[in-house]
Amino acid sequence: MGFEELNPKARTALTQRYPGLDVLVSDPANAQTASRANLTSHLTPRDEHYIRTHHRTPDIDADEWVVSVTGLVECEAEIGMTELRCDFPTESVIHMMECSGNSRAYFDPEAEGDQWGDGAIGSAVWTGTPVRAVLDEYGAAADEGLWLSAMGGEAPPDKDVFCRSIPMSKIVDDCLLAYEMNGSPMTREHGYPVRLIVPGWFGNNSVKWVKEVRVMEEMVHGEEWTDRDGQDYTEYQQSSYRIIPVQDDEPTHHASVDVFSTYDQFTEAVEEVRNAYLFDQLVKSLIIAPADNTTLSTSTVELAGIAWSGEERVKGVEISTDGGDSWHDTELVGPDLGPYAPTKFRHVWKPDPGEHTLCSRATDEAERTQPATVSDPEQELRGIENDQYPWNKKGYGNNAYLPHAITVEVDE
Ligand SMILES: Nc1nc2c(c(=O)[nH]1)N[C@H]1C(S)=C(S)[C@@H](COP(=O)(O)O)O[C@H]1N2
Ligand SMILES: [Mo]
Repeated sequence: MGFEELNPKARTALTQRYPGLDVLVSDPANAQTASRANLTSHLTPRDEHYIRTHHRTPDIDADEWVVSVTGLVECEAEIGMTELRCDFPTESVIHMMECSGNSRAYFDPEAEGDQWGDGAIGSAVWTGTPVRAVLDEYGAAADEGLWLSAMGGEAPPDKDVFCRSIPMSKIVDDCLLAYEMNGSPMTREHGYPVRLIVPGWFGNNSVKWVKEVRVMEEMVHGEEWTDRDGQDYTEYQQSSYRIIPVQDDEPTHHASVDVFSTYDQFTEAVEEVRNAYLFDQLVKSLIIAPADNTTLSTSTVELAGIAWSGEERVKGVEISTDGGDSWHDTELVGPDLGPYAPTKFRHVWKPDPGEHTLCSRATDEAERTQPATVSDPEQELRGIENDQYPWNKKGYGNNAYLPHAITVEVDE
């Protein structure tokens, strides 16, 4: 189910506002970074960070906006934006955010949804109030096993509310109610005036335009949440953002799961969960230089790129100049900007003349490595197996390295 272009004028407006993005659909706003070169730095310029939205972007007056704190709290509360900024501590985190639909265009056969290339990623310094401080203030229960459901305020009354339930252990660890991006106010498209940031987790967890955070014993599921004042709050938690092999229909909605790592759900918890939830990101990398389809005429070439992951840091990146037959270690360079920032790598290459397929393969601290290819649907995989990423109906999570390879020609 792709989006239809509802409003052609919106495309022009979005393109003019964000010249560094390629617009897939403009209304609602969906755009990816126009070139891998935009990702050269540890931070992506604010206006080159991808945009992914399900409903029309709301035009919110920050002076009027309140975030409701509800559920298992001593007293329910409403927080205005000034209060959120001034009455609580401020923290920042650098987070390389990837949309779970990034690299969907490399699925064969084509998966459902907008055909994102590899530009639905971006790294930013997000600044805001730690959710932990808000929960402390209102006497919220914060025990392990609980969930915090964050709800977007933009859905029109006839549409599903964008709502995500996040495990409380992650929330109190490092999640933010963010109001600034790269030291500038957040733009409307990125969630102005306030969004949740779940560092290291796929973008779908970082709810924009937050209107309510609710402390709950379970994730949103069941009748209470499929029809809450006439709106469905479960779609984006329980139906979308699950790994669904070709033979499965609607995935089972769960009240709770104990394994949060997306990768571990692929493997250890398959029996219990069956269709993994897209929670933390999978380790992945991209070659940024040289650019794809270029001709090189030097005898020494610097290969450079970026790598990122989820809850486990990037441990190393290997590079291949022969399409994955042989591999070389690369050097990780640059400052340590925290566990969720991208890592840059480089490798000096003395090429032979001819055509070369260059690919990079990152490994995280838990020794998880990028697989080579995406599987055929007929294999019905539910997780990474035999060096293959599971083809899945909605085209999520593709971190296989061969689809991301580039080709260069080296002159005599
Ligand atoms: N309220 C709300 N929050 C949302 C979304 C949305 O449609 N509505 N999209 C999600 C998805 S799928 C992604 S990948 C990220 C994208 O954040 P960005 O547009 O700032 O890049 O926002 C998430 N938060
Ligand atoms: Mo996404």
